[in-house]
Amino acid sequence: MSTSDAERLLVTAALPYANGPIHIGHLAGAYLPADLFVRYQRLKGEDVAFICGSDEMGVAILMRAIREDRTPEDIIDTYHPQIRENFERFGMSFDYYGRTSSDLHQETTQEFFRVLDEQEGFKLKTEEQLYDPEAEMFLADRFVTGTCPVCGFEEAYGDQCEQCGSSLSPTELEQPRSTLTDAAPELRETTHWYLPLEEMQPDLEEWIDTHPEWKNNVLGQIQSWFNDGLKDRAITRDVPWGVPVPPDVAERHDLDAEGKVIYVWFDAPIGYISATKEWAMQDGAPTKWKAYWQDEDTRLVHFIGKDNIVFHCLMFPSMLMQHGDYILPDNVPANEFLNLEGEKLSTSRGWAVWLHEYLEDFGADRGPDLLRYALATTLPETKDADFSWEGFQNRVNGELADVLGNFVNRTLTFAHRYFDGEVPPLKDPSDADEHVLDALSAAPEDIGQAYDNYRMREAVFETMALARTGNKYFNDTEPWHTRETDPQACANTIHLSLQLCASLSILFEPVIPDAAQRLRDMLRLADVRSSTPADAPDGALGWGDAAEPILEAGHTLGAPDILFEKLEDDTIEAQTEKLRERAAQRSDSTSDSDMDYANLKDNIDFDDFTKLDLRVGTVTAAEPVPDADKLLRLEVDLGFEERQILAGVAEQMAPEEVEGLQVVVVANMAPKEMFGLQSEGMVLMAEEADGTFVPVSADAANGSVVR
Ligand code: B3M
Ligand code: ZN
Repeated sequence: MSTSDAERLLVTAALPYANGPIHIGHLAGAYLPADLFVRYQRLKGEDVAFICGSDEMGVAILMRAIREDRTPEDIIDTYHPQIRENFERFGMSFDYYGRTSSDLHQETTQEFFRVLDEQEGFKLKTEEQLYDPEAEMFLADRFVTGTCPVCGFEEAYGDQCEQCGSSLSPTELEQPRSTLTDAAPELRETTHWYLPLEEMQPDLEEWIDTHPEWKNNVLGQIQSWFNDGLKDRAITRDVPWGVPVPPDVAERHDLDAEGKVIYVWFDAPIGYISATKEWAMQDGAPTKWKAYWQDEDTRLVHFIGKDNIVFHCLMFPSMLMQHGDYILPDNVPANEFLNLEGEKLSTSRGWAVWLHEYLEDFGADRGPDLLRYALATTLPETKDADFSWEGFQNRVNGELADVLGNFVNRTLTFAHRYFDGEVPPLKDPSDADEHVLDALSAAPEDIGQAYDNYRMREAVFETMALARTGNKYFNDTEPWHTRETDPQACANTIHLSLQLCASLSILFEPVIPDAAQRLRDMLRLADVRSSTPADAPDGALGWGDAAEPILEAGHTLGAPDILFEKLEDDTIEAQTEKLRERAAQRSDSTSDSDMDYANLKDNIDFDDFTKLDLRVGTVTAAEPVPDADKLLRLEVDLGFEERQILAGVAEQMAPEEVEGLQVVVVANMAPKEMFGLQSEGMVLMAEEADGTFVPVSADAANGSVVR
């Protein structure tokens, strides 16, 4: 369905965990793209509900509470208001920002669970699960870490390996350890509700097949899940925090609900539904949420980061399908990750730019637009992208100030100085004038298409391109000359430049809403539709009106003002300094403790060791693996044969760094298929505390045995 066919839009942005503040990685992943999209749709006059809220009922919250010796309530009551407020300052234009600890959410989740249970939409399974005898708790999700059975990553969580993205269950981990007590867990029997994803796979495949237009990075991930075969997923937990399993549902199966809660990835997406209900109630139309969730004429779009793809593209849709009353998402335009100054963002290493700190440093008035623009032009839409402070400064100074700001300023200043602050008339347009009129008439459609197709960066580039066109036109037509030689040509230049400014004040509204409003104030352009949930006056101008000249000849302009101040080098250096200092502090404070060293594993016998066949080899070729960000495909010469080995080093090392290295290989590792390729062995690497990989090598003939 394209937007124009849909009667209304329901847009969601991933519910952030209320266990820590928001950083630029979050903004670039889900929030800013969602906000750009929604503001554009509102300007177009679409009926949109933009829904978000805090994710508060999961193990992530409980873990933080335990670590800080606080209650989960205390954690969510700290972060929920903070996140909400900073989102608002940044300009997130949600129609409703809810929280999953609300009563209505608990009820909605329990009712959904009840309906699925009654429709036999679940399987019940009694299985042995990991139990921490010291903490007296079952170890679900992030309460357990261990070695990933797929890629060998040693810090995989009980529900997911963050290295290779595999979805896991705790018992699949090798060498599991409790993250609470570091105890080796025991196995204990317990019963849980499972979502029967295995049997739903054909239905899900059929549905995904109807969406060839989804982004490649999203379809690629889904396909690899399908290739591996979906596994049933437990959607209840034995942990002391979460939406309780309804007692009546447990009774249907002669079970006791005591101590059992619903898995966060079952309740959190339902949070979108409960927040929509709360929005409808607040609006005094309590039933209107239904049209947004249940009417086929609604287009549902989930904005998320790439780590949430499986939950939004497979798990939640399977829940919605099972339930039967709901529509399925029309698109899930997930973004890849944003790096910072060439390195992976890491909250624990202090390598992040926090929104609340940014707003303190750059001001909550002028700051947000600068960050919105810089991020919007750097969104990791098709692959990981990098944010740097120097890049930020270049965007602000070289584009916002030098292109847009300069164009607006010279146009308005000229109009005031030579046309008494009024819009001069346009007569007998020249070729150059016609060219501008053409650019104007094409812009809203072209930019809109990019937004409609989730190409936000392109939309923003094209918007800035219109300002560039304006500057070039101003230069080429030389109004400072024609003022004396051909006054009408001069009037035409200023007339059309002002029209471009007026249209830009609408077309830039999604990206830099504050500057767009200040520009409209300078132009005395009122009655433009709001890109926020605020009601628009009748007859207000919208997106499409930007295609035509908006200002009447003779219209009186307001006073020109500086749209964007340039950022000084000092300001930028202060930010990079702050970043470096904090990262250094973190690594100092952890290097004194034993935190830097991985725990020693249990002893093994000499026999265990001799099972390993370690060989010296030379990497003869290295290249990226399509769709697998972390893997490089290596060809390794072992002397007696050539091997293809997939190594999880792509984020730390470039192919050319790996090529030619002499390495030590686990040569009798059982072959494993990943991303459609066979991996025939493992290359040994030493991992330093900061995540740097150093290859283990031996200056010996290929094929030599290491023992
Ligand atoms: N809170 C995970 C995350 O913040 C999770 C998203 C829920 S969306 C329903 O990455
Ligand atoms: Zn893994």
